[in-house]
Amino acid sequence: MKTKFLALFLIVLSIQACNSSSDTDITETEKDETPSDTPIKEEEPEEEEEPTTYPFTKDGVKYGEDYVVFEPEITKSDLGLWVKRVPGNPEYHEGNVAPINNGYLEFTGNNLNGGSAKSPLKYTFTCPKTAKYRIVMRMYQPLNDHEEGDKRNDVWIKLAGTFSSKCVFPTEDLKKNHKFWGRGVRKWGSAHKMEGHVNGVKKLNKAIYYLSAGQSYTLTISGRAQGCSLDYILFYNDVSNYSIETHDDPAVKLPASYMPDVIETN
Ligand SMILES: [Ca+2]
Repeated sequence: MKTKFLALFLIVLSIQACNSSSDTDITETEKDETPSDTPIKEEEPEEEEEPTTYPFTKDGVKYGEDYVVFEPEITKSDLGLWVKRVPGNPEYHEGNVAPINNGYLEFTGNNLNGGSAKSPLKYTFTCPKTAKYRIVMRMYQPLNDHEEGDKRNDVWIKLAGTFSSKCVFPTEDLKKNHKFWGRGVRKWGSAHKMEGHVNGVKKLNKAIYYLSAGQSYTLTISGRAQGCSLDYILFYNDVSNYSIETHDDPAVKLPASYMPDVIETN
């Protein structure tokens, strides 16, 4: 028994000796004893550079698994004849669903019927998933009294990159400026169809692009009809339940996630 007590006494002595060592030693011992509680911090920078869960916003473009959406005013291009409308401007139109991020661009060149392509705005994005994408824009026509519903309702568009057409228009036509139009008669509606000629016949149809994952694409929007106003621009996988027809407001008809993120302002 004496031997056991002596052994126990020595163990207690050695534990006390450990506990009375420096703070640094205690900290190191605590870390060693709880390795599973400590996350591996070295991985954090990689997560910031390449988000792996959708949606996320990078360089002003919001990416979902089936869509890409962005604000027209977030561009490296000179706005030129495009003017940003914000609350407080006499021209500002709020509507049933206020413009996302309290702002939109209005084209102030040409006339209410149209004109040549002016003040091109460029937007570059990377395709999130190989699929068919339809382009629509949330659009408003600031019509004066007695002006017809088919005025102030169009822009020019073209897309650069490696893709093929999935609509009536040939691929090469989608790469050149064409009129893109719709209806938002004194309310928020949509620009939703392209105008072109196929074999000499005028066509008014959806613009649908087959894009490849990881590829970079640049959309160019130029001013056409004076007053045409854009809240946001969306490319989305054109599945059957998500149709946009004439006069439809994408902010009402499509899932809320298909809108740009609200940008924090100070
Ligand atoms: Ca907006």
